[in-house]
Amino acid sequence: MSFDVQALRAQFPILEQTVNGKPLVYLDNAATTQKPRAVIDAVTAYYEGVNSNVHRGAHYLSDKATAEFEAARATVADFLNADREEIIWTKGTTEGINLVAQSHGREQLQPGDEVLITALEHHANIVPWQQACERTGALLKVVPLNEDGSVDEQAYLDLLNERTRIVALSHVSNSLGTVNPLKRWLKAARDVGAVTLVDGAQAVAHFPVDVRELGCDFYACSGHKLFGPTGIGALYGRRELLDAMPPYQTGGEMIETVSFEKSTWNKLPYKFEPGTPNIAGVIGLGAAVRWLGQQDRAALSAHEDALLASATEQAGAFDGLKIIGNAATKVGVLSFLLDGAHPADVGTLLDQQGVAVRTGHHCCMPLMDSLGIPGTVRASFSIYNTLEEVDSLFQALKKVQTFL
Ligand code: 7TS
Repeated sequence: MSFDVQALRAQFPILEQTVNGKPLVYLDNAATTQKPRAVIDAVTAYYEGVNSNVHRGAHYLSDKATAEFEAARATVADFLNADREEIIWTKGTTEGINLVAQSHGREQLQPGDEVLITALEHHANIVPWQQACERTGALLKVVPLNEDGSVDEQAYLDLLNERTRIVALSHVSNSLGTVNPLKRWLKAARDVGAVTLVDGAQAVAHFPVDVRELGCDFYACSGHKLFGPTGIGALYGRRELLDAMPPYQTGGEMIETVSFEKSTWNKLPYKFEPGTPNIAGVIGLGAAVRWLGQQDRAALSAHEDALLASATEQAGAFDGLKIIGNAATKVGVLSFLLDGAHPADVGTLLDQQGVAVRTGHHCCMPLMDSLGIPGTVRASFSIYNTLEEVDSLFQALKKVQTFL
């Protein structure tokens, strides 16, 4: 059976609208994905019929909310091939990385230790490490890029050494779409005894992720880039490491006992979940992951590859357009510049034609510096985009060129 993109689109109510009198062409999926009816309904059903605080156990609704909340944790654990105690709810990728940088990083790093990242990273996978290094006297080392926007693998291997305590790598670049061959890089990091974190924000919506297969210690992702709600994310952490780490934030729920002299901590995963969590968000994320699990993921991937291939081909043939990032393995992103045009102006003129893209540095200022550009225009694709929408992008870009 062939993949029916129109049937899939019909599950995303937001896509039906017009913007500036034109059908919406939503190509800003790396910023956030749209939500299927199944997720919207799950969040509504929670607020309409279940809303209550979790883990209080005092009454019917609280028990029901707790059961749904923990069922979502089991769903996300299965999705990543982790144990449920190893899944910590966060606000998103940013909070997941901060949790590890502050709790594990600040606790473990010593003066002269090294933290290794790449020049591709989003600010969320730079600044928390920079701060951890500043506090501890550790050094932040950065793997440079090849010209095509891939990470220089030899430089990565050369930079790894016995002082490397933490390696933090993006799975997929949000600015360029580069997919990093993490399995062998993580093995090399383990071989020097480093703890590894993967920023999976841009990966989980595009292909299945198995944290055990990958061999990472931590994996951070965001619900909103995975067809789920904003304000909720998951951090996978290997149990031995999470057990050894001090709490990131403290308060109710994360404690076992409290006295004015001393407190002791709850078991995993609750040690890292102080306060009332984003219950509706968790339930929405569980619904998103279940929904995705019901799709034919190989067909979704093939469709996304076809979108990117068409975009890359049309971009290559487009006079005055330069693609930024030509790595051999990419998903979901076409970044580019138009000769003589500021990316922000291109974005505004595309928006006037109903085409939503993102422009600027995409929270990767050091990456833009290393490429010697101030920013790009970024079209990012998802499963519900169509080949006709890719054509619309280039028709709209033709008009942009005549306006400028
Ligand atoms: N890491 C990567 C690779 C990202 O792409 C993003 C968000 C984050 C971390 C942070 O995720 P958050 O959910 O905690 O905000 N990236 C983008 C983007 O490319 N455009 O808007 C947000």
